[in-house]
Amino acid sequence: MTASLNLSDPTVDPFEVAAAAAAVIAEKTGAERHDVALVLGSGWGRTGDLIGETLATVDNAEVPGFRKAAVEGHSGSMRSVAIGDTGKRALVYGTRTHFYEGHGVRAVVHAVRTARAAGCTSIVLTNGCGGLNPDWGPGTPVLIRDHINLTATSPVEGANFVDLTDLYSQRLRDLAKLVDPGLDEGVYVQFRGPHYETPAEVQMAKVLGGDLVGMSTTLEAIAARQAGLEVLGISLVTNLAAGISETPLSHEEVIEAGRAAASRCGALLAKVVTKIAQGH
Ligand code: 8IG
Repeated sequence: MTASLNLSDPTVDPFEVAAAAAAVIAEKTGAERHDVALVLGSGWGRTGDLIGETLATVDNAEVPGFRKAAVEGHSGSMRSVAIGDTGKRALVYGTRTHFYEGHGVRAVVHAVRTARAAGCTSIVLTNGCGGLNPDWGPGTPVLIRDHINLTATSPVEGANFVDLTDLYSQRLRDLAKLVDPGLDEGVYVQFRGPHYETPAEVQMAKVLGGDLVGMSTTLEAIAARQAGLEVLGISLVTNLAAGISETPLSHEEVIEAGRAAASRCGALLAKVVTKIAQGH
């Protein structure tokens, strides 16, 4: 074990912290390895429940490098969940660390690196976001086809030129569409936040080719690709982006849309995770 497991210490190797975190998770869950990781974003709170039985719950505060939840509607714990009767396990993160919290990009992607260190070979990144397509009412899940990272940073350190072609796995998107053929796809644009966009910024995102605006996911997806994880991204449109709708945005609206969409999204997620576990 290294002397320090503090991610904000630049002399500490973040992959060593991830390995230490994975060891603690293995010990506390009794599962030597996990197979599929899942990050539950805004509005996805309770959607992990349909995947299968929760076999263990671990408080984030007990795991090296993890932080407590900073956002209302997120849970500050992770769970080891049996994926139906496949014999595989999901590592379900009830919350994420956002870039806007100011703890650095290492903290943002720590859960992803830990998932890989815990044995996972694929990860499902979910989020709540604003939608640019007026056909996507609040509560519509959309597959992320690609992203535009406007955070001006990267989780990759040093001269590692990670290829991001097909970052959001075509195979996993196809699999999700087998589960729900009505799913649309879109390009997710990550702003730093935590303020929502101005209407002009939403129009900029549209001109750039964006369909969804949010404050998470892209840095995690990049770290996942670097770690060798296959990535599926699913956004829940909880609100029309600023200026697309006439009404102002509120976090309450976001939480309410999540509640309303919980059953459709929960069923979708459970089926997708099961298919991934079955290797389809
Ligand atoms: I939930 O409209 C949610 N998260 N940037 N814009 C951005 N993030 C969001 C939004 C939104 N809705």
